[in-house]
Amino acid sequence: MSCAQFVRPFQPGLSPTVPSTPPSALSPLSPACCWDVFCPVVDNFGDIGVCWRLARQLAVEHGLAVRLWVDDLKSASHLIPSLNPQQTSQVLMGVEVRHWVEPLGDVVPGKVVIGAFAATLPESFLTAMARCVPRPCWINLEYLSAEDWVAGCHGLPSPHPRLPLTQHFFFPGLDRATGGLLREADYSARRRGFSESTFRKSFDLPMRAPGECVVSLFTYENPAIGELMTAWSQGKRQVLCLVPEGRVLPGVAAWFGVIGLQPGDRLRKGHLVVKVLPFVDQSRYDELLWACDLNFVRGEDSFVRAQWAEAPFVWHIYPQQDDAHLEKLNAFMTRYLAGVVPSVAHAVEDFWRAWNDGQEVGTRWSALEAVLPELGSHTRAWSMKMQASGDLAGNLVRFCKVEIE
Ligand code: TRH
Repeated sequence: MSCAQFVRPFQPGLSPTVPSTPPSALSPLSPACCWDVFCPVVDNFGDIGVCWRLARQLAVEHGLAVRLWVDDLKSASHLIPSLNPQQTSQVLMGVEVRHWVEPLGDVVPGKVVIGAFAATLPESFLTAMARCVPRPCWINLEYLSAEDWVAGCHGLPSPHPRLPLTQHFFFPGLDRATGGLLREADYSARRRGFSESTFRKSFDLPMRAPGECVVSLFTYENPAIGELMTAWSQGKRQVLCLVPEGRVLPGVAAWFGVIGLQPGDRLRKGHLVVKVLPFVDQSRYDELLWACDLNFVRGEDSFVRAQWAEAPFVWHIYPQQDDAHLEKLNAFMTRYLAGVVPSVAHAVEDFWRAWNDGQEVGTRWSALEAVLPELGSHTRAWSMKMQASGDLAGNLVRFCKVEIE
């Protein structure tokens, strides 16, 4: 995909309604002194995962008043345990979480408006934005991609066809020419304070067995799950597989010949021990990643968290039509494995491709297992390199300050 194709003309709402009175004819508005973040929950948890993380950083680290508008509070409450899906407005960890239902009513837009993942903002809100003096800084926060064209599109303006508004594309990314990746200021301190034994005790896990390989498994359904678990159960050393409740659980249960696995369940076959964990909050999920030697992750946010955790990881990318996701997968592997010893790079590429294809994973496990030590030191170096691009929330605040001033 090239930038030209990408800078899509503004996409008005499904039923663009020309306001009866042009905004210029209405009395001007002073923008509210907050940041508005609009989060459409498409499916799974990544949309709200990214927006909740960003909103908290803007509030806690940058002292901003943040209104997080979420269309699906029920899904959000799975990821934000303290959120009450029945409440249309509530303040959590310094963020005002609002239920995004339309009509939105008379809301004065904040001085910065972020539409996550090309969100279509309510028409009334756009009209109010056009009445603001000065106009809000309007950001389209895009999905993360490692593809080369992203750097050329990052920060580009896209004027609204009808209203005196311009939105700017803001791309997460893997280098300084992009918006960087979300990473909290206290992440390293939290990591230093982490105790594996305390973590294992909290989930009723025995101390680590000698030579044990601890794996976390957060992934989409995968036809290859059975052959992977067979390889683990028949392997030379014990594998402890920690599976948070989610979409892969039925496949795990089927391999053991059981149904209805629950958090707390523990099963063993050969050298494989599986422990089912509850879906925990985002900071506990970081701890799960820190407790493991290998992390299977998916989508966008857990994929980034695995890079910060600095252990080897396997990425199950969010599947897209006409295999568009494979381009993204290859683009990331090209960057991530640049300069890595060929034998290590091939073992990773072969396994990642097999895992995303859902086949021939069993035969490729031993080659990946053999390079885990080298891959661990490479992933630590990779994490340092990613940190050099600055964190996304800080980069966004700097970008908007320039646009606002
Ligand atoms: O849930 P996902 O598959 O979300 C996906 C991706 O975001 C993808 O880019 C998007 O197009 C699609 O949704 C619509 O994977 P992701 O991005 O890793 O988000 C999962 C979130 O859940 C992440 O913030 C980590 C969090 N999590 C917890 O908080 N606790 C847990 O126990 C687990 C397993 C995950």
